[in-house]
Amino acid sequence: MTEHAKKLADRGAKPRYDAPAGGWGSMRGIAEITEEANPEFGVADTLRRLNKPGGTMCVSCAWPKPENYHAFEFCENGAKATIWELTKDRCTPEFFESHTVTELRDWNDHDLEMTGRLTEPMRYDAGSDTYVRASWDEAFAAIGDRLKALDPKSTVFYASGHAGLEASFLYGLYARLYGHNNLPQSSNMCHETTSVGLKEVIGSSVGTIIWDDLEKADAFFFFGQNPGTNAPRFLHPLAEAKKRGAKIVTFNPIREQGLVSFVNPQSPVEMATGAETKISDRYYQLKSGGDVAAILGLCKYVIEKDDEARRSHGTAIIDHEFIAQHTTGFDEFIAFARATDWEEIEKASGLSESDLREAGHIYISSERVIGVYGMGLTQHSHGALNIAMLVNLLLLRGNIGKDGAGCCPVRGHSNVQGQRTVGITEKPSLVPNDRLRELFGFEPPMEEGYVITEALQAAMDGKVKAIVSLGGNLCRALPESDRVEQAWSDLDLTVMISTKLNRSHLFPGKSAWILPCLGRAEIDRQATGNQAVSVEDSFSGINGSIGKRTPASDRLKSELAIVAGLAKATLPDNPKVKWGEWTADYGRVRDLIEACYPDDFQDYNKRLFQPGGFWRGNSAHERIWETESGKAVITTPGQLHSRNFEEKDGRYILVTLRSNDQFNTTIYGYSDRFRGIEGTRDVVLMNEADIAEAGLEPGDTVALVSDDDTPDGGNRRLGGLTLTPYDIPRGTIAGYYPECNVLIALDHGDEKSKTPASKSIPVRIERDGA
Ligand SMILES: Nc1nc2c(c(=O)[nH]1)N[C@H]1C(S)=C(S)[C@@H](COP(=O)(O)OP(=O)(O)OC[C@H]3O[C@@H](n4cnc5c(=O)[nH]c(N)nc54)[C@H](O)[C@@H]3O)O[C@H]1N2
Ligand SMILES: Nc1nc2c(c(=O)[nH]1)N[C@H]1C(S)=C(S)[C@@H](COP(=O)(O)OP(=O)(O)OC[C@H]3O[C@@H](n4cnc5c(=O)[nH]c(N)nc54)[C@H](O)[C@@H]3O)O[C@H]1N2
Ligand SMILES: [Mo]
Repeated sequence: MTEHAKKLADRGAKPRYDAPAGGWGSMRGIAEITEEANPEFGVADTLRRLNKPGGTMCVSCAWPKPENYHAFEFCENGAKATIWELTKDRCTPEFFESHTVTELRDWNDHDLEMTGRLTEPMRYDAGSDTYVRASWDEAFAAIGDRLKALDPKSTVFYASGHAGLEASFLYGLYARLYGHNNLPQSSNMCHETTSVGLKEVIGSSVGTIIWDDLEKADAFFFFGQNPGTNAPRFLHPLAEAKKRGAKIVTFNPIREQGLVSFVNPQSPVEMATGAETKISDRYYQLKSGGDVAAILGLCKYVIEKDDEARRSHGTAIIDHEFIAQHTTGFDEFIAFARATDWEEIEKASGLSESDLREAGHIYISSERVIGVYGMGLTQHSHGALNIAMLVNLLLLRGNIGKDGAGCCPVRGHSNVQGQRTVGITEKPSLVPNDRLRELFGFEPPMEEGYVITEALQAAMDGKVKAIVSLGGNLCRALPESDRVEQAWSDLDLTVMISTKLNRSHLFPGKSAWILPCLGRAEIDRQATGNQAVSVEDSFSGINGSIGKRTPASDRLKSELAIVAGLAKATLPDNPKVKWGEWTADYGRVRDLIEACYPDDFQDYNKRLFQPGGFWRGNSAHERIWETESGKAVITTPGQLHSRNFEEKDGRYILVTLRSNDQFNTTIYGYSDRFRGIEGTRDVVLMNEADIAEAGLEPGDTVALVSDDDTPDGGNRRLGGLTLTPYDIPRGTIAGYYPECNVLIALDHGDEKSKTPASKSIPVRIERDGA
């Protein structure tokens, strides 16, 4: 029995955490990590330079780097990611020699991570079932030969959102010169719903706000984004907004501590006095998938109040001029909102009419509103509808394209948005093909490529034979992880460009390679000197980043050098394609990016270190709607929730969560401080009344079983979980990602973008016999 289960059995108490986010807790957090991660000397210096002009851009999330930065422009979790990358521990050829791959499959994610930084290229040797040391030349030549023998369309080049713009641009170019658009990315599991859904309604595939808007907003409406853990630097502008009187309203099934209260760890006064800033004025714990109804309720209130104002000849509540000039779909939508009664809205959202009226009142009392969202909206079967509903709410009062207002999807990996900007996309329609033709003298492939779930399905069907992975850990990140593992080891070729060992390395294809790369904080020395890279943040700001640390091993190569090395070994010579010269000077690659995307990257090299980054611009921010109709679209929903299944007795909606001690599939430790869950990740969080009704007890060991209607649904099962009473709405339960991924069907995703619906998985719960 774990300590966690014992505590539950002894006291029957609900885990919780009452201290504010930030504060001494975050300082202790950093101190504890520093001890466990065993960092190199001088890591404090790297942290001080993090996210500042001329410094290193954090490898953790994509939160913007403000022009007026703080003395310490990093957060607990950014520090964690940085310190962890700069560990002294090394995963060496000797380590691989003494552990077979089969043996390592019994290690968990945390223990694999703890082996430290990879140091040399490694080749899988099936005879000994181990990875063995290889030279770079051998690796490039062997991989190039394999790829030359394969049909390009049967290969996939995946990118996790880490690599900088320069390496990413070359990776996309490499794929197209070779002959495919199979360039799926981590956003296929994340904000692809935004890329597709937001684009459809406002013509922009990324958020519309800029830093100044944060300082001018009168209210922030948060839907399913957890800044305390996933973008902690966001808490600073939020706390400042609160101090000037702005309101924050949150919709989330779980009370996330970062959205409850915050003590600025950089303020000596706040730290000494413990003076915390209350973040959310109102916190509504709706059921998972209930946002469509909740937002409809808010809109219904806005419409009602506008009707009242019209009757009494008062000031209109809806911005009718904006609606007439800039939108389509208004009449149909308001007719639908009027016709839907509050009872239906209450049932589908799990919130009361009076709660929604109260939130609606804050919305209409605020002149400038920012709508913030994250995975709580995107990872649903109708995730694009969630986003369209949030856009409806904003459009009713002209809250897009005006100062202090807009739509703010908070992106994940530090350069996930930027990789899409420079051509990591499976859609040829998003690629500047004419320029590629002109600049490099070839005919770019026009066939649409795979998104990541399709790529793995194609691998299962034997159509995909090779996967090159620029960062990432797909065997853990994807749904149906057990089937993905099998498909991975059936491939002809697996190439993983990585910093650390992870589970995906343990399912080697017939020819399998681990190519270790530099981290962003490390010196990237090439023939013309030390190189900078650049990344794009959630607000479309581009920032240069320079590494200053001595590399973890002198046998590492930069991501760009690895991409160029692979490309050179795969492709025939082309006088216009100069892998060697580009590797020697990344400035040349930035020139190519500027030539391909002149509007976005004007004077790229000159502006690389502009404080706060240079802004790529955004059409919707200027109220230019690059949609089919040329207008912003107000969407009438076809249903009141975002799931593809109905609720029924014994079926629960499972939400998969990140703890405060992980970065995606990288598990740093077992402390989810903000949720009061310590020492284990094998838990199910459940409402006490639901536990009682199911005839279970807190502390019971249970299993979750998929309850979707597919023929093999019932085969997906995860046992050994401690049943944990928690403050969560009835019918919604929660567990951790990536452990719960075995429960999700590979095609259980957003209908438009195919983003896995990781926030609404239909499951049953059973006592675990084991
Ligand atoms: N420290 C750290 N930072 C990270 C990451 C990390 O793993 N660790 N990951 C990075 C990446 S790649 C990403 S994409 C982002 C992810 O950051 P977020 O977008 O914050 O993602 P999650 O934590 O998965 O989920 C967000 C919230 O959605 C809520 N939620 C679940 N279902 C619903 C629903 O139906 N409606 C509503 N309104 N809310 C719901 C959950 O309770 C949770 O609080 O963070 C990035 N930053
Ligand atoms: N159930 C469920 N599943 C989810 C989610 C969820 O909320 N619930 N979230 C989804 C989301 S939002 C995302 S983005 C995906 C994440 O999916 P991925 O991006 O595939 O996974 P990561 O865990 O970010 O990748 C970690 C690995 O990247 C490598 N790495 C780290 N830094 C670098 C670097 O600088 N360069 C290179 N080349 N490699 C590096 C390390 O080897 C590390 O082991 O998971 C998705 N899966
Ligand atoms: Mo993500």
